[in-house]
Amino acid sequence: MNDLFAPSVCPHDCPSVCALRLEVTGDGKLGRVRGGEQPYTDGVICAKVARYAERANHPDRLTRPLRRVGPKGGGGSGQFEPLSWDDALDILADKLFRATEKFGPQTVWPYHYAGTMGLVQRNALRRLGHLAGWSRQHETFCVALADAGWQAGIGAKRGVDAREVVDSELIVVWGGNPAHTQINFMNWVQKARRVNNANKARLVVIDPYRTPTAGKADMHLMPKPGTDGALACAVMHVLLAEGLADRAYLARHTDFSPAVEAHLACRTPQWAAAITGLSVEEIVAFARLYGSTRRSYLRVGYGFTRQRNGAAAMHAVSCLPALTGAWQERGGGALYGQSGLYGLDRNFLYGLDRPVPQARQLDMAAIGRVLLGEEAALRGGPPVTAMLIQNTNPAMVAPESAAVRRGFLREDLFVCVHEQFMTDTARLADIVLPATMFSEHDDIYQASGHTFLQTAKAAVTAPGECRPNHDFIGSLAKRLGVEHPAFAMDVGALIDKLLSDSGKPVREEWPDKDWLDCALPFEKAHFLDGFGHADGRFHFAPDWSAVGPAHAVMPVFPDHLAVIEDVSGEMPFRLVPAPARHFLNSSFSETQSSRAGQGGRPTVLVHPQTAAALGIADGELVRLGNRRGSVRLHARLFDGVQPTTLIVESQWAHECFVDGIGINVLVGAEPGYPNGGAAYHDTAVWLSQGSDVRDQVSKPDGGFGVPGSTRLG
Ligand SMILES: Nc1nc2c(c(=O)[nH]1)N[C@H]1C(S)=C(S)[C@@H](COP(=O)(O)OP(=O)(O)OC[C@H]3O[C@@H](n4cnc5c(=O)[nH]c(N)nc54)[C@H](O)[C@@H]3O)O[C@H]1N2
Ligand SMILES: Nc1nc2c(c(=O)[nH]1)N[C@H]1C(S)=C(S)[C@@H](COP(=O)(O)OP(=O)(O)OC[C@H]3O[C@@H](n4cnc5c(=O)[nH]c(N)nc54)[C@H](O)[C@@H]3O)O[C@H]1N2
Ligand code: SF4
Ligand SMILES: [Mo]
Repeated sequence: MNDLFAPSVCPHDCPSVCALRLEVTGDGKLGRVRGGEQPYTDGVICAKVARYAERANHPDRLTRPLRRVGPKGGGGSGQFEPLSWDDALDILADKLFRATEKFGPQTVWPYHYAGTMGLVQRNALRRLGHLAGWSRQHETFCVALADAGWQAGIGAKRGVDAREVVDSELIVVWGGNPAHTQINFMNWVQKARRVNNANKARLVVIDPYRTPTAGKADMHLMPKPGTDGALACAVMHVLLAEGLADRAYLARHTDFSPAVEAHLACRTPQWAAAITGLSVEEIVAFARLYGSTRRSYLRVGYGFTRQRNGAAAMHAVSCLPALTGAWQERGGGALYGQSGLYGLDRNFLYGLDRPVPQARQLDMAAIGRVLLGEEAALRGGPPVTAMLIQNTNPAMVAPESAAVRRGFLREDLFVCVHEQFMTDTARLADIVLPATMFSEHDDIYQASGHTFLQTAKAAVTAPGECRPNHDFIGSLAKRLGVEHPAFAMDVGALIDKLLSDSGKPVREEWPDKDWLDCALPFEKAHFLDGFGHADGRFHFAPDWSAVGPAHAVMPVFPDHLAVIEDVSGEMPFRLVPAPARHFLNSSFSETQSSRAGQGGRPTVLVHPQTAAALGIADGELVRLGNRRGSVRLHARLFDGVQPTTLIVESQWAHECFVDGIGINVLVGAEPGYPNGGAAYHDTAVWLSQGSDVRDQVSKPDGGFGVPGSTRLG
């Protein structure tokens, strides 16, 4: 049966990077989508991608280049009119020339993220930007905080193969929600927990709310957001106090010292209970379970690092398997991400195989501040007066959305967005260009959740005039006179060059046609031949100065760093705008079935005790706010959360909120420590009834969008 389905790879920004099988319908369109046979995917994919036909064949897909003819951000049906690709490219090239003439090349800010994870399609714009001397971006949406913390202790971004969990006795999912965000990991957990598995692994989940992942756990710890460093330290305190640390391993493979031990002796469960809101008994019970199980696998999520102290928390958590020596065991150790495993030489792909102009690096999470001309955000350079946006929807997903919108509305700013849909960002653009989907172009993918390199070929023809990123950027480079051999190469040739530059076999030599397993041997994968630092040891006392510029505040030893947003009398709640099962960041927010799957409207989960105190009933309209603005949405009473924590599963388009203003209005863009990073889940807010008219500052001009207004024809 699968032979009738074309092999492919899911392009989305998800650790699973699933192998797919695509059905092509009689009329040449995308039909059903199934999981592929690649061993990690093992036939399992998430529901939203199984329904991909709804997204690929959506009536609202962009199929023609458009130019803005109405006022900026105005909405309304006459906002855009079609034009040819040639005319669109002419306008774009002309605008970029003029902007550069006036302010120099750094006035152009190419802005891109991981809408497709395909290495070729994703990096075409990066290459053009490098060669043209445009401003660069500090990539702070997702991994800056987590990477910093992992790097500090371990020194290499890789870990134990997730398939090893079938040999684990204990699986700890710390600050992630794989039931939503990487369903394949749950498939492997399921295998590990099967009754007929001799180990029958237990599952512990550490998450501020009872997620579907936590709902499946044998033990769920529900700390206050931003307090994981304290929890990890108290666990280490118990392990040391109760003789559960592996002293021989510590001496051989780490920098553990009497000073670290003395420090942890003060980090008692009582101390951590006061910070985390957990009970001493819960902390001790978890520590004993973790410390008494040799084969413990720690699956570290991103969620708990989206805090201003997220890197410190990640470092503290990453100390656990070093303390127990779990790294030595099959099914033991930890995994945060595997991207450091592949060793791909991307210099050619990035246009960095030759000298390129130096350029400032702008913080992508601070796009609002950059566009509003804040001096610190501009890093001493010229204003940004031209943007080219691909693979991301910053008007919806970046922090401080009110500032982002105000910035985009600047009359002297030219914006071109290459997209599949009329997103919140595209609505604010001057030129909107139609992009292909993964099923319509070729590419190569690596993964953070597994060890396979995978390639995929187009299986269906793109609708209308959609073009792949690589093609569009190639034509633009030509018009701009920017030269590099990659622009004229086809995707297949680029993939082969990437592989051969990296010392990997080219595709014809792969033992399996569509994938190459890059898994490392046991010794190396478990860091038994040394961690990533020069001394080969795990670092309990990291050199934070090597990790990021704002290192002065970082703790000397694993610790709780008290820099999270203040939950004061005025803003007594901590908001976690966590990922939703049926959306993939901002993608799928356009499909009816995903919206319906999320309950049809944005919802805030409120503890019944909190609701009672504020006179809020189930299903009632409420307002969440802080100094950045406020949003209105409906409440759902939910007891799987501490009374001071609020959860809004995101991300919905702004238009889905009652006032046309979405959740990221409330999130701050101040960088996390020590190397930046957006602290999405580190947001202090007040909560009141929907009739509360306090604070309207987030509505500078009537919100983001009129529902459905930009649909053409
Ligand atoms: N409230 C809240 N906000 C968050 C987060 C959160 O947890 N809560 N998480 C943050 C994180 S971790 C991330 S990574 C960001 C991600 O946020 P985004 O970068 O916006 O998310 P995506 O949905 O991955 O992709 C964005 C766009 O890429 C487009 N796209 C896909 N493939 C292609 C292609 O081949 N070509 C072109 N031109 N476009 C394509 C899609 O249509 C989509 O509109 O959001 C961040 N924002
Ligand atoms: N369905 C779906 N899948 C996705 C995405 C999506 O939006 N939807 N996004 C994709 C992207 S870009 C990424 S980066 C990954 C992210 O995948 P994850 O690693 O799962 O990370 P997060 O998305 O940030 O958050 C997951 C969990 O972290 C919890 N959390 C928040 N703050 C804290 C804290 O302080 N401590 C602890 N212990 N837990 C905390 C949240 O409650 C949430 O349940 O998922 C990817 N996959
Ligand atoms: S979104 Fe993630 S889980 Fe779903 S198919 Fe894609 S890679 Fe797999
Ligand atoms: Mo992400």
